[in-house]
Amino acid sequence: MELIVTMMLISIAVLAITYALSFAFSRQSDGLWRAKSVALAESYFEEIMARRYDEAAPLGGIPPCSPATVPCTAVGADGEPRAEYDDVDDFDGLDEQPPLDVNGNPRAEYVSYRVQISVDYLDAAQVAGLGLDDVSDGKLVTVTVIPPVGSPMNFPLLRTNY
Ligand SMILES: [Ca+2]
Ligand SMILES: [Ca+2]
Repeated sequence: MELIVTMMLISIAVLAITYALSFAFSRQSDGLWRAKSVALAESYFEEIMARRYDEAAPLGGIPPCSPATVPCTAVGADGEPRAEYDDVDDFDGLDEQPPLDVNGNPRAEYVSYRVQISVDYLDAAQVAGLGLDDVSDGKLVTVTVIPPVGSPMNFPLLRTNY
């Protein structure tokens, strides 16, 4: 009888340890896809920030497009394929799974991830809040990473007109 009780206690202890371990493991893998999602969003940001502010803006951004000079263009690609995106808002509507790198190749370590991007001019309230002059002064880029598990993560980025 004593032996049976002891064995039961041990099996309960083992169960508890197993549970604690699996919990720790799931927390850890949770952290892994979160970290990967952040890294993935960052690499898209790098690619986007390397592009011109607008189709109508020269490389280097001077002079900036504005209502007073050359008006900024509507959001969206300007007839270019993905590999030739040359301004920030060309990425609007992008939806990739697997995500592609800057050379257009699938990112092998992210095949089960999906990336969606939206780009829009700031609205009047955001322009006022940021102390800018015109809605063409800033674009809000939102990169959404949808990992294979867990919920989508949104990463906003403000690109100003310079
Ligand atoms: Ca373009
Ligand atoms: Ca464009």
